[in-house]
Amino acid sequence: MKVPCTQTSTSGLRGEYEGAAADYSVGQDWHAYTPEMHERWRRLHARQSALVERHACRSFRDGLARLDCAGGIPRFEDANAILRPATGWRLVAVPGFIPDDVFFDHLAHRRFPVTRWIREEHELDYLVEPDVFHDFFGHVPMLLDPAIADFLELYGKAGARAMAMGALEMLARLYWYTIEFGLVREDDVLKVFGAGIMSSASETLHSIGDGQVPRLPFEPVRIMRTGYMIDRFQQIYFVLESLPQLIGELVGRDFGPIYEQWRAAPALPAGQCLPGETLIPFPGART
Ligand code: HBI
Ligand code: FE
Repeated sequence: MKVPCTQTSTSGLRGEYEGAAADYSVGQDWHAYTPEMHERWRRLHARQSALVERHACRSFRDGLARLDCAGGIPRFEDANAILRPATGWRLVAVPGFIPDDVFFDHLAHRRFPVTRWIREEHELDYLVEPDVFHDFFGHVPMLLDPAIADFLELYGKAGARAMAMGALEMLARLYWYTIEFGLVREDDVLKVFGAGIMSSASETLHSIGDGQVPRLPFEPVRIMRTGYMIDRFQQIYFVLESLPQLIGELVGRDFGPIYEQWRAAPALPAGQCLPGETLIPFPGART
C-alpha cells in the first residue's frame, strides 16, 4: 500500500494532542513513564547500539556516546544541557507527528520536536509514526554534528517557501532520503546516518547489507524527484561522500527554479534508476 508522504492533520494519530501549546509543545512528563516503558527503552537501546557499533557513521556513534542514554527513557532537559553548548539545538517534547508548518518553524529556530510516547511491545522494530525511541535515539545523536545541525535549520527555513510554491513533497523527499534514510561512505565502507534506519534493526541490515537495492550518489535534484513509501524498506538509498557535503551542495542554492521545473512531474518510482546513472558499488553485490 502506498501511503502519502506528508501528513496534514493530526486526526488518526496516536499522541495526546489536547492541552498542547500553539506550537504543539507539551511537557515531557518524564515521571509518567512506567518501569515497563523504561525497560522497553533499555532493550531497544541495547539491540540498536550493537548494530550502531558496526554500521553507524562516526558522528552518530560519538553523539550517542555523549548522550549516555542506555539506562532508560532520557530526560530531554538532560540532553539539552549537552546539545545547547555543542550546536545550539534544544529538544521540545511534542505529542507526536505535528503539522508541517509547525515542524518547519521549530527546526528553523534550532528546536527539535521529540515525541514523548514510546512504542508498544508488538512494534519494536518499526512503526510508521515517530515515537520517543525513533526521535531521540535516531535523531538526537546527529544533532551534535555541526553539518547536520546546520542542514536541519536550513531545511526548516526552506519549508515555508516550499509550501507556498506547492513543492512541499519535493522538500520532504530531501529530508526523507538524508535525515531519515541517508547513508554516508566512510573509508570506503557504507555507513548509516539516517534516523529511520537507525531506529530499525532490520532496515539497518537491509540498507547496507542488501546486494540488490540500488544506491546512488547524493544528488539533491534527483532526490527531490524520487518518491518514497513510509511503510516498507526503502527501495533506493542515496550515499553522501561526507556529512558536510549535505550542506555544501545546498547552501546558497535557489530551490525556486528546481521546484518550478519538477513540482508538476510525477515522482520517479523509488526502485528505478535512470539511464546513465552509476550505482555505488556494493562489495557483496551479485550482478
Ligand atoms: N512531526 N513530530 C514530527 N516529526 C516529523 O518528522 C515530522 C513532523 N511533521 C511534519 C514532518 N515531519 C514532515 O512531513 C516534513 O518534514 C515535511
Ligand atoms: Fe524522524
